[in-house]
Amino acid sequence: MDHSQQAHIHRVLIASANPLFGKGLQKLYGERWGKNAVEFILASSMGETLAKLDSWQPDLVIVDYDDKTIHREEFLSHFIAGDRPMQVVLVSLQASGAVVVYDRHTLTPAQAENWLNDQWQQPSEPKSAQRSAPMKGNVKHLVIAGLLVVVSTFILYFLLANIGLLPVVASTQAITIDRLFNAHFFFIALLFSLIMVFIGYSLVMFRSKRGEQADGAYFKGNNTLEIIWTIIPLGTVLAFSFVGARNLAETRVAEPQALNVTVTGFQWAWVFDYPDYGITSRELVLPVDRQVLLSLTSRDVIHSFWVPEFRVKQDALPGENLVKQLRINPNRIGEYKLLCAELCGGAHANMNAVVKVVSKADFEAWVSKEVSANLTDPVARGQKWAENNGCISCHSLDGSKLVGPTWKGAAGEEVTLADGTTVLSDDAYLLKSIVEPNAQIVEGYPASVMPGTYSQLLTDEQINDLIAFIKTVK
Ligand code: HEC
Ligand SMILES: [Cu+2]
Repeated sequence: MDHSQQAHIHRVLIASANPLFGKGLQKLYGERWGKNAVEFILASSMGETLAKLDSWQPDLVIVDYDDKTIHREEFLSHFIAGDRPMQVVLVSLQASGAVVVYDRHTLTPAQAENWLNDQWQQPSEPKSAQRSAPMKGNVKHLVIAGLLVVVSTFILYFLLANIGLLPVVASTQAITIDRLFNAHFFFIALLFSLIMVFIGYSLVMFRSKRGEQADGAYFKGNNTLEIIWTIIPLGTVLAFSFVGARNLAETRVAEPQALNVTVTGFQWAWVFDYPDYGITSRELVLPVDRQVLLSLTSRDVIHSFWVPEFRVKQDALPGENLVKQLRINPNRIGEYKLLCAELCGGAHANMNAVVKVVSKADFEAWVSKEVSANLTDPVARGQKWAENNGCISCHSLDGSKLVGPTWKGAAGEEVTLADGTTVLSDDAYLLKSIVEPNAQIVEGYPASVMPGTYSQLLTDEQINDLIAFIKTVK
């Protein structure tokens, strides 16, 4: 009983100097045949292996094919000499992943030769056919996939460049920036194609056939490939940062005859001062083909000056010492839109202004009109202050309800306040509402929304002008 049971147990001798090799195989065998069906002995040197071969009489010998300490000739002579039925399996865990089986009884001289000469082929197959076929196949796949990458790159680049991702070019800075954008588009197209074409091609060409169960070949790694795919992106990023830095410098080249404009952002509007002419405007009017030097600041939170057609962008920061500069050379006559590119509160999305690029003659005409309108009439001045200080982004002139009450008919009426009392809207009330907006809150409107800073921002004369203007809105 005991004896017959014993006969079913396979004896496996594992020869490898690397203990992990034997442990891994034992685990595999255990999972496959059950722990008790196989008995193992690990031999870590040639001497040990030969001794165990004689004394223990294994059914199967598994040799680590990559282990150079196993002396093949000696092993082979020993292996042939024995008389027990015995198989030798040579297992390699290296990239080629070969498993070669030699059977002592059928071992031919040619196979013995192979074994000695470190040949990796299945003993029955001629070696030349085996080696060159997959190589040729790989080259063919690489060429086809490479061509597909090229085609896909150009199609994608053509699409990216032609679906109008970039707005019209209206400044010389935009030309520089677009050059970089186009280089990016090209690389986006190339990298996308490189990845997607290889994935797609492999999915189609190397999918498993119907009914196929086997695992794919085992790969431990490919150093060449890893070096290539580290160096190419690294080089690309470094090249782009170099080109980017140079382009940035190019967009900032200063010209001596630049027009000075101070840009002030506040919740939620822009105002432009032309210190050389004493003009304050709600529109940014610029002469074509002359550099403008913008000095940007903010009265409250951070805003950001951005005209997409000019491409360049700059934050406007609160604080007198934080004036930021931006140079633009408008080169295309037209009307554009200034956006605030920094989320700055409730009406951020409406924080726009008209930007007009006009001919030199038109610019001069505009300047002289603005200068002569520098105004003798308090009501006209008041209207200008109301526009330039953002009042009319919260107060309508036509009766519609914005953030604050409309100015239409606001003066001279009874106003109901939040505490239920009423008050006559006379000059004193209007003055108090402007310099101390939280003192009396109009019913139905939020407190602390109207800025409390106008008493410092505006002169007494300007406030009087504003009151004069409000009284005319009927
Ligand atoms: C951010 C929005 C906002 C801005 C900008 C703003 N206001 Fe107001 N204003 C309000 C709100 C809200 C009220 C109503 C609550 C209150 O009485 O404080 C109000 C109330 C007033 C009132 C009282 C109106 C009435 O019908 O009784 C006056 C006058 C006024 N604002 C003038 C101005 C002037 C002048 C400016 C510009 C220099 C200005 N406001 C800018 C939001 C604003
Ligand atoms: Cu803003």
